[in-house]
Amino acid sequence: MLRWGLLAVFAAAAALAAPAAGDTTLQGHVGPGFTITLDGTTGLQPGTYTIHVVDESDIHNFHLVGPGVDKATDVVGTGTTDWSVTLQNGTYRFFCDAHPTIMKGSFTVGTPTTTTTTTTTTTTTKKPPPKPKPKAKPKPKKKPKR
Ligand SMILES: [Cu+2]
Repeated sequence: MLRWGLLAVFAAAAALAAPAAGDTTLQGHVGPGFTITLDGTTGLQPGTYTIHVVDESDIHNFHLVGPGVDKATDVVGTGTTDWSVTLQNGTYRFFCDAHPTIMKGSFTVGTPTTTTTTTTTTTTTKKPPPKPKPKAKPKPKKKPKR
């Protein structure tokens, strides 16, 4: 009897540890306040994902823009929406169309392209101090010949 109990515990643990089958769902959320979030965007690789958007406000919406994707919920409308999107390498932004400057976020899919920064070092050689001008010697006045 104890044996079966242990098996059940192991089975449950395995089920919890196993990643969800099929595509991954990202959780988008906007409202009711001035907040917009998208969970599950860490370390995303290109592929097909479901974006589950919960829009809790009739003055905000959820707008996702990026390579190959431009999807938005209605600003006035509320409710939940599921989008099936194919994410590619690049940066995606999500924001509220009514308040794009204060309600926004972004995430990166795939390996970010490394930017090579070339640093040019300019060596400035110090100019030698200017030589002091030789003092003009007063020419001895020639005595006028008589
Ligand atoms: Cu808004």
